[in-house]
Amino acid sequence: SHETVDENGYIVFCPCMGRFGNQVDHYLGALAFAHGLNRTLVLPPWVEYRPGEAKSVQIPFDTYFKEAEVARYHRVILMADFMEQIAPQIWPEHLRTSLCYSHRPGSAPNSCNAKDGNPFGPFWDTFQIEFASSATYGPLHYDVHHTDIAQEWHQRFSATEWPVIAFTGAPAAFPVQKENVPLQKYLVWSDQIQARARAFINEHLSGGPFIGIHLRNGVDWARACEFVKSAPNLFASAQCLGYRNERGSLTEEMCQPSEEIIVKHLRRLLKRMKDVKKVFVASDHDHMTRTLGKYFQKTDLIFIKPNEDQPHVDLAILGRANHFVGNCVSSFSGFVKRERDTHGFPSTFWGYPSE
Ligand code: GFB
Repeated sequence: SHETVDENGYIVFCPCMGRFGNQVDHYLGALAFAHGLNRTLVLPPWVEYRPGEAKSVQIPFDTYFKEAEVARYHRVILMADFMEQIAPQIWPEHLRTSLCYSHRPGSAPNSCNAKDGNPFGPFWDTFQIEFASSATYGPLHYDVHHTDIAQEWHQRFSATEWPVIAFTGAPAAFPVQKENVPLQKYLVWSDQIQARARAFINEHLSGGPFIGIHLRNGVDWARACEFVKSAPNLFASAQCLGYRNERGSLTEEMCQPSEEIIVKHLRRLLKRMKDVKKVFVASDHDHMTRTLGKYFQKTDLIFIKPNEDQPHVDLAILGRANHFVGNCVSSFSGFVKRERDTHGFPSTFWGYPSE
């Protein structure tokens, strides 16, 4: 194919950290970075983990989101299209260099070892990419908002010498940099996800306003919450506490809300939202629908959980609720909060402000 090549070059990266919520944070940063450097962003697939499988699976970007909406912000191309149409023209195998901030320990000395371990190896293998060499870019960083760092990137990696810069991980901060939060509006669910969310709402949540809640309570989460005491800004907590903890400090209850906290929070909401008869519960582990139902026995409120484990459909449903209650520490909740903010829809968080 003779797809036109962007003379300003391309950015390729692996969303190799965390699961969906973490990856979205990185994605938003990578978008801003590509915009700042004026290179086309190659949209990598999402990295997913299947129970019992040793290797990550890669899901095309557009399974979940519309490429055309992202393109309204900046030039992008799906990774499969890039590999098929552009790479043969400008990225021959002997010029495939992986970039890392500093060398990573692994099978080769002085190397990014970009394919060492999971998900790294399986990610690049999805497109049969082998790296011929490595290069480090430290101390360059990704904050294109406050500095002239883009200039420094151009000097060190000019588009003529480096038509493609391929990052071992994401060229972005976690949690998402404050300035990049509004980029969420360019992530619009694919028709497929929207249709599933709409179908579920029509079948189970229609006939009045509904509240959507996220209960993040699997065993991995309990372990993560042990860091609350030592980390005042754990994971996504800036979304409610502010990036400098200007709106408070993190508590155990915000990370792992007790039954009492959850019930109190809902009771308070229901006082204001008298027409609400349904609460949609999304969770990675325990939806607590029966437990919560007991507290509201005397009312006609019902708790509804999804029939299948479909995180993206859960997110799309939570995005459309009349009110959302999320977990401040979770980047999965963070996705919903950002999306709702772009529409001006209200959200609150468990245990915050302290109750
Ligand atoms: O999205 P995520 O990065 O958010 O990872 P956190 C949590 C994953 O758990 C999601 C599943 O991508 C889903 O696969 N999950 C969580 C859910 N909540 C729900 C839900 O309501 N419905 C469904 N169907 N699935 C970070 C992780 O999680 O937590 C890190 O990315 C690490 O790897 C850390 O484990 C402790 O920010 O909540």
